[in-house]
Amino acid sequence: MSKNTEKIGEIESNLHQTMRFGTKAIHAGIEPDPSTGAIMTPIYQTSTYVQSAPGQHQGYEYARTQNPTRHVLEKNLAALENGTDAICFASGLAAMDAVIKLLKSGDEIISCNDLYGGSYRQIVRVYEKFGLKSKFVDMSDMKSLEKEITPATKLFWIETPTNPMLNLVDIEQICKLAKKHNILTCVDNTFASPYLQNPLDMGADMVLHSATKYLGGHSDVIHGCVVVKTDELSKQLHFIQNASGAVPAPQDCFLILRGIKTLHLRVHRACKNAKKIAKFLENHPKIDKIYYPGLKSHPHHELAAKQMRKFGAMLSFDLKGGSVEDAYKVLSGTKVFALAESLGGVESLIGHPASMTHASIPKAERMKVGLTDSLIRLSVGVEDIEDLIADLEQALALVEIKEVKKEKKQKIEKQADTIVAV
Ligand code: P1T
Repeated sequence: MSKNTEKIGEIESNLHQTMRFGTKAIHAGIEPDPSTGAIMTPIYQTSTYVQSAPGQHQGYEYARTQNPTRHVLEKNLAALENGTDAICFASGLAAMDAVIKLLKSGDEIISCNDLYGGSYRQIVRVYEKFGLKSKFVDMSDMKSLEKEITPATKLFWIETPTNPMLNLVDIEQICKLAKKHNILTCVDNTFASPYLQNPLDMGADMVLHSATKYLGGHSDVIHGCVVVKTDELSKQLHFIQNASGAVPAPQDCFLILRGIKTLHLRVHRACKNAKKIAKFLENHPKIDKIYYPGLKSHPHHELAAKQMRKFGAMLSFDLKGGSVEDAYKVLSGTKVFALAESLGGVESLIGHPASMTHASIPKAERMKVGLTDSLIRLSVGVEDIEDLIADLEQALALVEIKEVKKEKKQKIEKQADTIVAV
């Protein structure tokens, strides 16, 4: 790197530190295209770059290793999470895969016991056979967490808020504990988005996003990233990015860059809608339990108020009676909320974690954290709140709350168990 480039990098990084979030989302790391003045970052749809002589190039050799569209996105993401760098991948799980590859056989990961089913599946079903050990524990209890640490423990995998039970982990406390034992920390910040929470500021080493969700925001792309605090982690993860090769396509990087420009507006509105829906459900006679950190009744409400700027737009609930049949009626009965996997898009989604996003977690494990077969999850979008509430109201009117007979409940649960995990 020339002295001049280093200087420009330093000025840019100082500028990003003084920008507020909305300005960073739109401008950080983004310059008009130098060859045409195009204000939007071009999609550099190329696999390679011409060299004038061997090794004589303009910083780009081969598109698995470097791509200008991806490079701009990485600078923008680093600024949003107050990191030194970001490393982009083809999906959230590909980003996680790269983080786990920082470890070696015999090392141990301690993770929260309530997390996205695909993350659990990767740790257990992909990496255990390579000799990585894992434990899934309640990360809100620091004392018992510290007892689980062994000399082999090398990574804390932290999801907060968790998917789908909306539990919180105290990032500052857990990162202090990790530092004491020389353990790396990676916080999956997908449910919050960088608009609501910046784990690197609270001591984390890495932040992961399934950019498929709030960062993209329009349900049209699969993408993932890791944002890091140190140059050393940046170097190691860029090495894995290139050596393992799970890179995102330039068109997908463009879509994430475009999505980020309205991240603050979308998440702001979605949080407002979610709060109103949570209040509506809390007072609804057919609802048994509601999980939303914005409600005072939520066990981690105060922690949420401390470490998040707003309470998010994800919530889960259980109907009175806990019948899977009733849950299915609501899941199939909404007209504005679409029944689908995923979250964080402008459109509201309704989902059934037990058979959809969390089917790869054994039922006994799910039940320990309250993830019942009748739990319903909402990803609240940015539509008009009156329409969202009216939709839930009419779907809830389809169920008549009663205790279902035991054999019938088992039959329905068996049916839910046969659905293939994503
Ligand atoms: O789908 P992908 O981009 O690979 O991201 C995986 C992922 C990682 N972390 C969290 C917290 C997630 O929620 C996800 C994906 N989740 C869903 C598809 C879902 O509907 O919950």
